Amino acid sequence: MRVAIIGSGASGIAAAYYLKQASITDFTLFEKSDDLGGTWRDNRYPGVACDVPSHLYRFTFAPNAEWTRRCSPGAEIQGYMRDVAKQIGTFPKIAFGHEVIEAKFADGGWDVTTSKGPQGRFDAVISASGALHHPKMPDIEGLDSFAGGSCHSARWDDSVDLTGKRVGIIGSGSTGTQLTCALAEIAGTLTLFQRTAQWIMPLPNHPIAEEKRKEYRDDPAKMDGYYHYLASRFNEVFGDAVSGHNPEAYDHMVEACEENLRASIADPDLRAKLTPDYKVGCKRLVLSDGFYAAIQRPNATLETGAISKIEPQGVRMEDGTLHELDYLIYATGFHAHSLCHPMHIAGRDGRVLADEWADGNYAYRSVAVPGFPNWFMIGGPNSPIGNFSYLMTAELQAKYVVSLIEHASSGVTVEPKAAVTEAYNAELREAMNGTIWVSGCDSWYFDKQGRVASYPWQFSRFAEEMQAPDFADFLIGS
Ligand code: NA7
Repeated sequence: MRVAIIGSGASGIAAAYYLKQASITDFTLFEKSDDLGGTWRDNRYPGVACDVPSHLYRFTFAPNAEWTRRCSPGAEIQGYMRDVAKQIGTFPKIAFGHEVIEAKFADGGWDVTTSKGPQGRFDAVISASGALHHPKMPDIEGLDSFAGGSCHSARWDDSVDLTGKRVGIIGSGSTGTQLTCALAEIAGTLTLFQRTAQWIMPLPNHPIAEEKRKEYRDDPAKMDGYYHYLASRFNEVFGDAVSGHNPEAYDHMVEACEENLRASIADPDLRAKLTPDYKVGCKRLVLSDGFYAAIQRPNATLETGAISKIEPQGVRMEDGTLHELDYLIYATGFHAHSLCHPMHIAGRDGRVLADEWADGNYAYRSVAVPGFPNWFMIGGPNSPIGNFSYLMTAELQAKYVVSLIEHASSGVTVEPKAAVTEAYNAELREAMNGTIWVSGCDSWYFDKQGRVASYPWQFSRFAEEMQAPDFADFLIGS
């Protein structure tokens, strides 16, 4: 089997690992950038960290005793991704600077073309190209007229020093709050432009002492025990609370968020501005221990008015106020539904993936699409996203996809049956109706058609679904 993997972020690394485990060693990871790490390569803004504890946000096959904080900074996670890729021998398999432009199915295989030209035929392709990948700029008049410096949070310019500067941040999601915590400490003034308030769950991010690291180094079983404890907290308590399967835990979550706001913000006007008008968990929960303190610093301002336009000097509000700024950061999120975009993926009988998904992305169990034999995805449509460890999701999908590829190694192609896929998606849409995500807020989970990108069931069901393929659900071709 000759396999192409698209992308060398967490999903691509998981795919490479499980292919090797299955003794499939003829594979190439095509990476458009000059480094691996995906999201952790792209997001280098001040304060970037994962809000899932590091001892959970790791591959099961690469435990790491060396995490320095409960939720480690982005650069440390990026270092971990590099170390893992080295440990499992993936580096030499990565073709850096190769952006996949096209993959075409013909005569039982996939012809892959990258920015550097045709790369030959592959028996199977695994797309591991990420969901939160294409930065979304706000649709505000005058963006280009700003005379100061500016960037999207995922396109950080490392040479910029914001010490003492008048800094503006548009967007108050997980990124905007992390930026606020980091920049309020160094900026001359910091203005956070908040369109919608966020519920914030306190998550103390304490350093992990050398003594503790040594304990984990010396006793890997203990570290593993901690991983499983965290997994049960996040998947069965936190995840089930949000997906409506653990009402008691949900009530605790609501209490924690409300108490956090009450206890942290004394000024009733500011508290009112920071109080969301939707249910806890409707948008992806922001986990932060520092945001409320940061926004109350004397140099910080929370602006909740409507933005009229961007002018050379700064941001003009609809009430006429001008916030004069030296630097403006767009923490405005990602085109989260542009999966596999802008690659041209042509399957069987002239089908084009972008056309198949014109009315919304869909897949069989997130990993495969009818009409696209031996084309698989990690992090595909309706993968469990939100406040989970994405690495768990990626590993489970990678193992499952590799089982399908092993099956295909006997010279056949596999693709999900259309009727089974339609039934799966009908059940999924039905289940989505009762979830917290559709309870009355807007979020990046919604696509243009109003469908939600997340996974409506418990994580335990997902793990069960990914245990082993049911080949009765697949067309086996020759
Ligand atoms: P998010 O969670 O999509 O947040 C984007 C933020 O930007 C959010 O506060 C938006 O307000 C705001 N936004 C977007 N467009 C505008 C305009 N035009 N004007 C004002 N404000 C705007 O992205 P993040 O990068 O914070 O986090 C993405 C995920 O990455 C996160 O959930 C983790 O999974 C990691 P809104 O709430 O839409 O009113």
